Amino acid sequence: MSARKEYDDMGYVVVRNFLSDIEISSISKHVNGVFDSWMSSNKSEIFEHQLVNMHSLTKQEYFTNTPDERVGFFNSISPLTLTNLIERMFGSEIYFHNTQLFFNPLNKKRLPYWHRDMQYSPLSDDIQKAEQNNMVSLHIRIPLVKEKGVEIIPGTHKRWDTELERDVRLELNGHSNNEQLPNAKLIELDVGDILIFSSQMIHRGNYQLNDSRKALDLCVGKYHHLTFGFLDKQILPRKEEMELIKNNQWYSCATNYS
Ligand SMILES: O=C(O)CCC(=O)C(=O)O
Repeated sequence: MSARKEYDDMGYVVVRNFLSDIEISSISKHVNGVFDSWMSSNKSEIFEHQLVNMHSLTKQEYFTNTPDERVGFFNSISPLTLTNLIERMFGSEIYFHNTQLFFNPLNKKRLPYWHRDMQYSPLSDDIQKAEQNNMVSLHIRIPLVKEKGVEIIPGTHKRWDTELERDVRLELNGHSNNEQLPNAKLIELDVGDILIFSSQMIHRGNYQLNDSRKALDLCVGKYHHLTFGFLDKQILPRKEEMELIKNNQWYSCATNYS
């Protein structure tokens, strides 16, 4: 089955052994530089707010002492093999929206929670439901440590919730967003594998089965008038950096729409 057909049917695709050891070690080096210093400077907030991810790793403020590393980071997360795969699946107008790095919460009170990403945006559930089939909003997960780290409900990228899913996801009628849901699939990834999934399908992390996690998600998508405004321009390369990035199509696409 083609990757596109698999995505259309299920809302996700796993591509095994996609990235080489050299590519992974380059991504890890850049991620660690940013993440380790963010983690050590913000430990108490991360604990207190029960955070499970860091976002916007490419933001300029993380590179004030190492400006040259920023272009290296952009290069490492946009290898031609990856942009070509995404182009074959979704067409050429894919733009770079952000990055998120998922880890196990420091605060063990935090339990995995079922959600669709945009439920935390100001867009109402009704609008999200109406626009579901007009939005392409993807996560490309690059695990830097192997994990059984994310659970998804196949098919929920193209249908809205059952009554139970809605009650659980939005914690209605006495339900909690941590409850088991039927038809969930836990995805196991090795370092080198990638997982492409719809950010609007119902999904949650898994913290229990992994001693530690470090999963970099590249958030990319197609322009949509309701979501493009959420792009923070500070995460994009500056003009002079753009020229130094070998394969800048995702970034220049984001800049062109801005
Ligand atoms: O991997 C996780 O911990 C959760 C993933 C998630 O919520 C997301 O990718 O939006």
